[in-house]
Amino acid sequence: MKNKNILFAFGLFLGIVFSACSASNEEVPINIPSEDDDVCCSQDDENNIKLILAGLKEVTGLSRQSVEGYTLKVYARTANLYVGYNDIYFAVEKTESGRHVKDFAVTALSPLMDMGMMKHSTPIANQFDQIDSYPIYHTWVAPLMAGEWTLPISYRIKDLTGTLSGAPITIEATPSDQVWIKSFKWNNQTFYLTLAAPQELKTGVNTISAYVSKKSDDATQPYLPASEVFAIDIYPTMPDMGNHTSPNNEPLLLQADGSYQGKLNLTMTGLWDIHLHVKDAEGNTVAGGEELSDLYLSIVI
Ligand SMILES: [Cu+2]
Repeated sequence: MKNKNILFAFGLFLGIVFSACSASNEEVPINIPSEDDDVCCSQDDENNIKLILAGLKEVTGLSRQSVEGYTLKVYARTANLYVGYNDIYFAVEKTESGRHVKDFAVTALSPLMDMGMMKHSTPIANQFDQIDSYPIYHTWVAPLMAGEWTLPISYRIKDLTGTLSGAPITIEATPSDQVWIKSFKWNNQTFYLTLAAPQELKTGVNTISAYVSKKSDDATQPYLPASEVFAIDIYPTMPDMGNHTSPNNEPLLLQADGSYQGKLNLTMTGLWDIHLHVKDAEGNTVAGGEELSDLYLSIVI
């Protein structure tokens, strides 16, 4: 009797399943999973995005901020940022599925250091470039000082706009007392020269990029790329080896994309001081000077 009931129940269950199938077959002739038009791409593209982000770390305090069912992720070379140049990458995921969201943009980055007596911002790219055709955006920020900063991020996700304040973040001192960013004054204004991607320098001739930013009149506003045009001679020396230099260096010159590019020849591993001679468009000295000028960056390779 019991078995009979179970068989009956099983038969009823099959009946429901089959009738459900046939009903849905009538309504949806081909079984395609419904596309989520929020998300960017196919599984293959998701895998490519993972490759782009592989090797990067989520930035402590900035990553995983939530906006109405979306999660903003912020990536960099390391979980904490350093004084000087840092590449930063942004992506937005649907919190539920982890799929990357297509229709989003980062619209502003507003770094601020509150030192009690004063508050100040720092040089930023002020540009958010998409990586390949994927919804991942790259920018850079160059904190001037180690310590606690806030880094509010303004966004648009579909029709949602706003600013995520994040937690205070700790900016680390540059390793080995290196100097990746240097200020100079000209015409009563303060400029900053930021060497891009200093950790990627190698022995031999490096094509280097740098940025010149101008301190904002309101120091709490981000320091944007300067509109002034400079030409910057570089003179690398090894201070621990009698300040010997290297041949075949080329000055930093302004490019169409707003960066300065030049060639830096590092003939050996070790500590290098990159002495700078900043000139205006007419070749007049703005800051630093020839050869062993007291305006220099320091890098260790
Ligand atoms: Cu400060």
